[in-house]
Formats: sequence, structure tokens, C-alpha cells
Amino acid sequence: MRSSKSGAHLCGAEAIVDENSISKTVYSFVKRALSSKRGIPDSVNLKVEAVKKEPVYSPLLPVFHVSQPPSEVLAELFKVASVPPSLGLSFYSLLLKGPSPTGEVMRGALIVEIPSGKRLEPDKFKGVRASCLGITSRALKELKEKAGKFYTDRLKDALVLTSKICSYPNVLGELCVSDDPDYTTGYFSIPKIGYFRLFNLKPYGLSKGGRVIFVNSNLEVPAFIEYLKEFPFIGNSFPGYYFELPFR
Ligand code: WAQ
Ligand code: MG
Repeated sequence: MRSSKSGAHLCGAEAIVDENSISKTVYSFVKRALSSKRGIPDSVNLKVEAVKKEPVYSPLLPVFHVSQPPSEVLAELFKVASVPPSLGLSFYSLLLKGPSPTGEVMRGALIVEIPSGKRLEPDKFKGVRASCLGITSRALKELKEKAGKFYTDRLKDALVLTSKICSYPNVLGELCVSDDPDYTTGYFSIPKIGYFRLFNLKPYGLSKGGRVIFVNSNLEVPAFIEYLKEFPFIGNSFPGYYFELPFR
């Protein structure tokens, strides 16, 4: 699903579900589009497609609940991911300003090459959108149990999305700031290490945000984009929800 107003992106969502859940899912996506805090859309697009490729089943990344303010940990997280902190932080600022050339929110993610800082996404207005994302009922149950009161559906969606992104060779990490004015929680995730859940990542009330995928120069962009769009990825287990950082 994606919704827009006067051509500007408002919100989007995608899921792999079984046949019995199609109507329910379509209904919930329309409801989500119409209740977005970013505004009332004048257009909602929905696409329902059969999964054509054999899905890849994979464990989700573990989640680290970061209690420190983002300003105290972001630089360290960038270092762990081999992203130069000054470059990482400059893209964080860009997300808060609106990363499209006109300062608006993009529908998809930026792809940024490290160490050059060059933007590799072919369309700088739209970015690259990942799709074909699913989670098994067993993995969802594990996630809900382990996250307990910290579980939200947003966490589920974001964790599946970034676990797919981080499974691709030559990805170094992904930074995400929601574009919803009332959702100030975001994350930085690092392949094989985890999803670092960051609170108060942006000022309350700001309708800006976005995603940056940091990659090294060995990454082949067209194949990566095809992977993000076309290859079904289904999370089938969840390692754990932790309150201490895995380093330090
Ligand atoms: N593929 C690529 N980029 C996307 C996608 C996608 N499927 N969906 C969203 N984006 C980009 C797009 O530029 C949006 O403006 C931006 O990300 C933010 O999207 O509690 O709510 O749907 O741990 O606003 C993460 C924290 C919440 C969850 C993320 O993102 C938690 C969120 P939003
Ligand atoms: Mg949003």
C-alpha cells in the first residue's frame, strides 16, 4: 500500500500473508492510510500479488533496547558498522531535513556508498523501496513474548524489513527515522549484530524522516535493488530482546 497527497508520499506498508488473510490485511492497510498522522491522502494505491519466487526463510536480527540518548551512542554504532561517524551523522541530519532534492520525505530509502558518501539510488526523489516481507506466526509469537510491553506492530514491520536489507552481502548498516510526527522511535541496524532500537531519535511533531542503507563499494546496485523489491523474505525466528549493548 502507498498513499499520497498532491503527489507527495504520505505512508506505505507491505506484507506477505496467506490467502485467508488477504482481505483483512488490505482492510488494515486502507485504514492505516486513512488514519496517518501525516495527513489525509487524496490517493491510496494497493497491489495484491501472488508470491512467485521461492521465499527465503531466515532468523530476524536480535533487538537491543538502547536506553542512552541517541547522541551518546550513534557515533559508536556507526564505528561498529565501519561507517565513518561524521558521514553517518551527516546523513542522520539529512533525514531530519527531508532527504529528497526538494527537502521532502522520500517513499523509499537512500543507498549510500562508504567511504565516498556517494548516493547510489537511481531516483533521488523516490529512493528504493523494499517489498515482499513476511514473518511466520512462530517468529511473531517469539517477538511478542521476548519484547513484552515494548512490542509494537511498527517494531515487527521494521525488524523484518531491516533483517532483509542486512542479509544482503556488502551492506554495512541501515539508519531509520520514522516520518510520522508522533513516532520518535527509530533504529540503526548492523548485519549479524543487531537492531539497535533508539528512542527520541527526532523531535516530537516533525513530519520528516527516512532510511539510509550504507553499503561498501563492492555492492552491485541493480542486483541489490532487484533483491529488495522482488525476493520474498520471511523471518522465521527471533533471537532475543536485550537491554544491554553487545559491546562496551
Ligand atoms: N523500503 C524502503 N524504505 C522505506 C520503506 C520500505 N519498505 N518503508 C518506509 N521507507 C522509508 C521512507 O522513506 C519513509 O519515509 C521512512 O522510511 C520512514 O518510514 O519501534 O515508522 O514507515 O522499533 O514512517 C522504526 C522504529 C519505525 C520501530 C519506522 O517508518 C520501533 C517507521 P516509516
Ligand atoms: Mg511513516
